[in-house]
Amino acid sequence: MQHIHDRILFGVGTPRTFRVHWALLELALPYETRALQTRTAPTTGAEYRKLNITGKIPTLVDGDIRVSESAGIINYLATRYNCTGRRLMPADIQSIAEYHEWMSFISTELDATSLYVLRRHEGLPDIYGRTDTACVAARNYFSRMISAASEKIKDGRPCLVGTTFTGADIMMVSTLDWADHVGCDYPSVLKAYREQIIARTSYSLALQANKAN
Ligand SMILES: N[C@@H](CCC(=O)N[C@@H](CS)C(=O)NCC(=O)O)C(=O)O
Repeated sequence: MQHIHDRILFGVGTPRTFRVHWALLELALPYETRALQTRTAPTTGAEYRKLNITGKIPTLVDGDIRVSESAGIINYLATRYNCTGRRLMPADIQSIAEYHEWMSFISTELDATSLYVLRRHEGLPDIYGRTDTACVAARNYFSRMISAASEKIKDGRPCLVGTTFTGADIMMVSTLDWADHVGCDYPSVLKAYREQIIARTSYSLALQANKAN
């Protein structure tokens, strides 16, 4: 039996850290939080870099396992804690394929090449440089990709992979929240989808758990 102190989540205050708080809460896994904030001294220090060489948050330590990258952590948790009543990955192979497709799509097309471009070049120009052309392109690209996503769920399904809530919904809703924050609009079918997902108790608990102060 694992002790709570064996499961530690490093990171608060960003959409990526929020995802992992939410996943842990969905699975009802007890954990401790180290309230590291992005680009602060603890994350750039040698001790934290032993856990995550990039100096980025989030990182999860789960007993002997150390894992970073928000989608990677969710996939790890979904794989390891997959036999209780609570699960983050579907069971049948067709749904598993769809799950992985969404996880990759959200991480790369919506996060890394769209919203994170805005974060760097609008939000952190002193570090990454100000490039208005790249930001306009990133907004347009987000719009194109999120419209494609909305086409896939316009059949009215409650969750990305059919009727079962999964880690892909954590990735999508955290990304839509981030999009709201930076003023990237998205189709109404996704607004309706988001509204019913955020009614989950664990979403509200994760908002609290992810607070920087
Ligand atoms: N792909 C990573 C991104 C992690 C990331 O960039 N985290 C930001 C906060 S949201 C960070 O720690 N940035 C510090 C830096 O850029 O040095 C993930 O999804 O976890």
